[in-house]
Amino acid sequence: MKLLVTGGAGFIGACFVRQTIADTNDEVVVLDSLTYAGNLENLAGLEESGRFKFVRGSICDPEAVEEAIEGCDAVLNFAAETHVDRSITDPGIFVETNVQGPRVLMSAAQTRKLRYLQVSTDEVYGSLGPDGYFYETTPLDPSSPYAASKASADLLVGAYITTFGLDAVITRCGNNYGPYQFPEKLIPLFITNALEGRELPLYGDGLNVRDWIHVEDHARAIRTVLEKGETGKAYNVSAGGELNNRQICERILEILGKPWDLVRFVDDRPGHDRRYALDATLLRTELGWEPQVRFDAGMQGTIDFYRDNTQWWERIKSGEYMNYYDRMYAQRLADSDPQPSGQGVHT
Ligand code: NAD
Ligand code: TDX
Repeated sequence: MKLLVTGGAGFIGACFVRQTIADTNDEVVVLDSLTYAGNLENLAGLEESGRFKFVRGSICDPEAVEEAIEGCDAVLNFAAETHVDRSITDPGIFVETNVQGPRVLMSAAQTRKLRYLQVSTDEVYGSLGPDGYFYETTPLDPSSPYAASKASADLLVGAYITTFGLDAVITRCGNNYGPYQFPEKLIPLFITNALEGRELPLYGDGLNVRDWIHVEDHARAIRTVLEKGETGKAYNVSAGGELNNRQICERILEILGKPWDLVRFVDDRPGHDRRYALDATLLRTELGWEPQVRFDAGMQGTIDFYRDNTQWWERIKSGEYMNYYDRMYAQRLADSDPQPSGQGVHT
C-alpha cells in the first residue's frame, strides 16, 4: 500500500510514519506545510528505507494535494492546527486548516475512490461531569474554536460519505503524550520547564481531567481503523488513562526529583473543558485493538526522551514560537489571584 499522510512532520503523524516504515512494507508520502509545529527532525533517517517521500505543501492547496496524492491508495489526515490556547487567540487559521483542508483532501480522495481517514479528537464531544463517558453516539458539543473546527470537519466527513459515497472513517482519541511532542502542550511543556528550573503554569484549580494515551498506542489504533474500520463509522481511542493535571504535575516532578514549589497556579483557560473520558469498546471488541503502553512506563520513557534530547526542544524553546507563550503566560500570571507557593497536590 502507498499512504498519503498529511501533517506527518508533527507529533502524532511522525510517530505513525515511523511505525509504518518500521512495521510494514508500505510506502509513505508525507504532505506537510511545516508550520511552527512541523519538524523534519521528527522524520530523520526515513529516506534510507526507500519507501518514504516528503512533499512540502498545504492541505488547503489543491495543487499540492494533487502532486502528493499521485499513486496513493489511502489518505490519512493528521494535519491541523492543534493547540487550544492558540485557537482562543487566533481562531481564523483553525477554520482554514481544520475545515477547509479536510474538504480539499476529501475531494481529491473521492475523485480517485480512495479510503480517507480523519484523525479527530475527543474534544468534539465537549465537557463531561465527574461521571460517565463519551460514546461515538454522544452528540458533538465543542467548547473551543479548535474543538469546533475539528467537529466541523467530522460533520463534513459525514456529508461526503452520505452525498458522494466517500469511503471514510474517523478516529477520536484522547490526549496523547510521548517523544517529539511540541513543548506547548501540558506534558512536554512541564517536563522541559522543570528541567530548566522554570515555573509550571497550572490553569485554574488544576483538577481538569484528561484521558491520556501514549502516542504509539494511538498510532497503532489509527492503523487498525485504516485496515478494519467500517466505512462511515467513528471510533473512540482510549487506554482508560484518566488523570487530572495536578496528578500529571506530581508524576513529572517526582520522576525528575524536582520540588512542587515550581508549580504556579495561573488564571484559567477560557471555556476550559472539565473532563474528557472515552468509551473505546467499539475499537476494542469489533476491531481487536488493545493499548500496549502502561502510563508509568510511557511517562518514564517520555521524560527520558526530553532529558536525553535537549537539543531537540531547546532549539524550539529558544525560537520565535515561544515568544507567544511567554506573553500569554505573563498575562495569565497577571490575571491570577495571589497564591501561596508550595501548595500540595492532593485532589
Ligand atoms: P501537531 O501540532 O504536532 O502537528 C500538526 C502537523 O500538521 C504539523 O507538522 C504541521 O506542520 C502540519 N500542518 C498544519 N497545517 C497544515 C497545512 N495547512 N497543511 C499541511 N500540513 C499542516 O499535531 P499532533 O498533536 O500531531 O496532532 C495530529 C492530529 O491529531 C491533529 O489532527 C489533532 O487534531 C489530532 N489529535 C491530537 C491529539 C493530541 O493529544 N495531540 C489528540 C487527539 C487528536
Ligand atoms: O500550561 C498549561 N497549563 C495547564 O494547566 C497547558 C499548556 C495546559 N494546561 C492544562 C489544560 C488542559 O486541562 O492541561 C490540560 C492539557 O492541555 P493541552 O496540553 O493544551 O491539551 P488539551 O487542551 O487537552 O488538548 C489536547 O488534547 C486533545 C491537544 O492539544 C489537542 O490537539 C487534542 O485534540
